[in-house]
Amino acid sequence: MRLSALAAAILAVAAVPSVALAHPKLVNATPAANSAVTKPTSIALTFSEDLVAPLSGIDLVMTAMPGMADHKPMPIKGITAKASGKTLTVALPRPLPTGTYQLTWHAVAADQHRVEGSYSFAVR
Ligand SMILES: [Cu+2]
Repeated sequence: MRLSALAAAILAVAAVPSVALAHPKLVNATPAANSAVTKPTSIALTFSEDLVAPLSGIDLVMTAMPGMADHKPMPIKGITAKASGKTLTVALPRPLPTGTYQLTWHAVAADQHRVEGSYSFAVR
């Protein structure tokens, strides 16, 4: 490739609007990070970018519950996140019991890069 062609190719890549390649950022969450909620029956995470549905999801782990001193991390099984547009929604099969939870999300937008994040919340 001649240098001018290479330069043109680099400029073409640089000219792609950066928003098209932006990584998804978590902009809103229910339950919110570090919040305490009552009997949640669903979880909703909204991101800054449209999500690729099959590649985006969450893991939820119960990290503590009242009256149990040595609570091992307990994955909440049977939950499936559905991505639609910028929002990832999880319908919980039953309200979460009282305790604290660690939610770890992974999100993939148009550039196919997996981005992860995590936060905790409590159920009263
Ligand atoms: Cu990326």
